[in-house]
Amino acid sequence: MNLENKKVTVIGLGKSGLAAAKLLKKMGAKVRVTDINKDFDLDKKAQKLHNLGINVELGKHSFNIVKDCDLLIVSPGVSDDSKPLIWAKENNIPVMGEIELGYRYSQIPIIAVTGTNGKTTVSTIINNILDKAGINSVLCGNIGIPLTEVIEKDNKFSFIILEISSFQLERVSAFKPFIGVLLEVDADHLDRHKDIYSYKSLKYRLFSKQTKKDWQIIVNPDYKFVNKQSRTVFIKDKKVFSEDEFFNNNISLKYEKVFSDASIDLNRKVVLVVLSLIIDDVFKYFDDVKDFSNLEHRLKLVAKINNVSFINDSKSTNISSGKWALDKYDNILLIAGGRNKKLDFNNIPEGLKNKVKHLFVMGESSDDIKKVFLSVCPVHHVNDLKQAVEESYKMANAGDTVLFSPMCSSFDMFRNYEERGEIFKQAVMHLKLN
Ligand code: UMA
Repeated sequence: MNLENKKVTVIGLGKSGLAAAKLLKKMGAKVRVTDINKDFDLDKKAQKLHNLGINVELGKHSFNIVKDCDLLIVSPGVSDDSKPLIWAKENNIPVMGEIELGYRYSQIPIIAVTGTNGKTTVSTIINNILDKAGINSVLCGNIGIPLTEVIEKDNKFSFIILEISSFQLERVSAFKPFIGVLLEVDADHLDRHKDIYSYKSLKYRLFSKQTKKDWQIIVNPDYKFVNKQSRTVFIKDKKVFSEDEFFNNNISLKYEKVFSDASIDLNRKVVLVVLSLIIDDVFKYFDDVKDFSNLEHRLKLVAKINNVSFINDSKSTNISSGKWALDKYDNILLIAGGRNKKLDFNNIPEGLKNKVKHLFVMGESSDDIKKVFLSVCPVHHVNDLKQAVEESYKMANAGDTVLFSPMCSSFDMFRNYEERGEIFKQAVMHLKLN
């Protein structure tokens, strides 16, 4: 793609917009950036871009910055009803997501991982093991490092491991991973996507441009969305199967025992499948794959205070991750709430709800969650995480678990789930020291 001297406008100056603008500048485009907000952080980023000769508009999106451009690059968090996207449509201006831009300027094979939950874990383990095996890879995407940032730095990697979200898949066109992985799909982001069908079809867009040289690895596939052209491995009912000769002759037989071991969870089987397509002796790394549990804000014990465990699961931003957490513990004092993504809390099974002794709700979704728990336990409204931690501790007995698994996005009260998790941890440590 040649964007030299082309007028390109970037929508949003978050991580993606900043990185995309720098890459575009490097590629010789005439770049402008516009962000609807204005604050100290954005001012700092805008200054950085000004120093590179890039014009930045903060606090509004004006029509002028869109109307005469050749291409619009859009940050993942910007939805189709944002004004610049409406103007682009009305004026036939091409639109591209940040991932698509990075892809067009890269020659490096991509291993892309999507799904409702587990994509950070799976992509992190793949990257860690490739690193151990001496293969030069980089981890980026939804995990927090934009693809365009990696491409702009021009490093020589053998593989890019890309965690990719439905928001990012919304605006890809030519994008095609060498290995695409789709983990289980459950309801999420229904405030952005029309319904679960649209959400799911976006997830399968990961494979749509693949050819017979590429691999699609799918957990519990929905056959109507599967790409018939690319090489396929399905993981279903804890079994791994493929019609591909290469996979069956070289891999399936060799790893049959592991693949049929019911004690290894589906996501770890996915990791083993991906790795076995790249490295010879995956068994050498088997324990690393099996025992990996090192992600911040995901089911992490923060402290035990008088035998009450405090678990930080701030990364739980939907109901299926909440169910996973509730399943893991007993005698739970649950702290939940935040911004609901039009998800239905009635989908939490009775058996899991019954494990909750007290519920503490906060944020915009407080009443939605309260409604479905009222019949099983006392529900308490709290204003913030400090109050939630203090109140739950007062009501806990030795052996209980205070579980912070919000099941909602954080954006009503925090900048992101990381900040939310840090504030929970601080509140627990404060309690411990006093
Ligand atoms: N903005 C506008 N106009 C609009 C809407 C937003 O200008 O109409 C501006 C905002 O004021 C803000 C900027 O756009 O300054 C934010 O853009 P962004 O939301 O795309 O944020 P980034 O910092 O670029 O982060 C994005 C992903 N964010 C989202 O998808 C919401 C990050 O995923 C990702 O890590 C990052 O790119 C790097 O690839 C976060 C996320 O919440 C972690 N993802 C969702 C999830 O995991 O559930 C999908």
